Amino acid sequence: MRQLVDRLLGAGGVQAERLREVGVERGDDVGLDDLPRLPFVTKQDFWDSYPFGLRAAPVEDVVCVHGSSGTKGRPTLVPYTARDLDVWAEVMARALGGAGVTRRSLVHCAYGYGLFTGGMGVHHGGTRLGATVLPASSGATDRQLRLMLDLRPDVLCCTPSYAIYLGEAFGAAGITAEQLSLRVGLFGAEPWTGQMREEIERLLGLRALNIYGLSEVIGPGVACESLDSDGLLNVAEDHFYPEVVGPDGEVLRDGEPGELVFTTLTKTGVPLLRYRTGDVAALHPPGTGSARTLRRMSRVLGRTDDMLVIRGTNVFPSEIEAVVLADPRVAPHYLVVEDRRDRSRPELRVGVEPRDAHEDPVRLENDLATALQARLGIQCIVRAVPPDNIPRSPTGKAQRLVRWEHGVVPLPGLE
Ligand code: DLL
Repeated sequence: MRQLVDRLLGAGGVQAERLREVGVERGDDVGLDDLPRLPFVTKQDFWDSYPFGLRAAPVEDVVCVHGSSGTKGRPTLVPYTARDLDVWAEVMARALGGAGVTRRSLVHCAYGYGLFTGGMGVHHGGTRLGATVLPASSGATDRQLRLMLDLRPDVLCCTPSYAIYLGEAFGAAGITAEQLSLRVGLFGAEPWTGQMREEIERLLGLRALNIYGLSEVIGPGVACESLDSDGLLNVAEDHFYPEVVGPDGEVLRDGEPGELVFTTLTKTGVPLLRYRTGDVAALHPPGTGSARTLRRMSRVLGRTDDMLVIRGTNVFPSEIEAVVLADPRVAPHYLVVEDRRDRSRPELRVGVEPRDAHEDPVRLENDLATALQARLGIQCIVRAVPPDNIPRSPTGKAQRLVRWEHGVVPLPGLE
């Protein structure tokens, strides 16, 4: 931490300025206990200093750039040094190892390779571990199925929505989970719930684990479930020191959900002191009696910024998902439309797809509306649309939430 503070002060820029404002002139001035009084850094700071203003290493030390395309503004770009790639490979190898991946494993990596960190992150970790990585990347589903049948990978890495997409494609081709060779999968990069986990495990016949990360911090591998972590994600806290804070930036206790904040202790390209992720989760101590000594985090419960306020009630889209996908009549595809055409009376509209085309749509709609009312405390408009009408995500992250402010309805049938 002291070295990190020295690196930031030496580099100048917004993080150094803010440290000086609170009287920190050198690393020796602080310890981990001082963190709560040190300044935050946010995604806005990445945008304000676009493209590389937060870089702290000399340009000759930068070896690659990753980032996210970003829906709400400019892309977020992150330069990495060779040392950063080393840290990334280490935490990803650790994540894969915790999932039972070995040097004999074949890892089918169907995360996108590119600016997005998913593909390259798994790749670095898999090769560090000594497994064989197949860089399938995302898309071209027919080729993915062919490769999986011919090469018989034991490990699959992709987004959870793409895992479902692949599973359904296998089903449509008459191939059952028993015919596949998969044992375990690391799925992340987007929110998913227990219901989706069950669906993926059923469709693909594997153990589905949750992997979390963000490009600003390193990419995938910031935290990951292991076979023995009880549904919590082991945080690589020797590299990414976690805190959870409330709306006013106050540090919350273990178990209390709030905004995740990371301090990158070892990063050199873009080192971050107290980066506010916007992701809502809770921290937990290491498991009792476990050989693992790292703190753990819950799955991501929502975002501080996609929290919807519907007629005064705060709603996280993940809560809607939990209700909708708990109903066995519903296929794992849905779309939440935040209808703000009448600003004074926003409505939540939820489009679902029945698994069975003969399902009584009115009964399904009414049952789901009742269940959503019980869980969220607000009335939602639920519409069952015919199978295959909800947009699938053949690559990348599923879009499950759209805002409707004017113009035509985002999903026909949802009026
Ligand atoms: O999504 C890194 C990643 C790649 C993680 C592959 C896991 C697997 P970004 O594109 O920068 O990086 O997006 C980061 O995605 O702040 C979360 O909001 C969300 N996210 C990532 N993993 C999870 C997860 C990659 N397991 C943003 N559950 C983060 C829920 C997730 N949300």
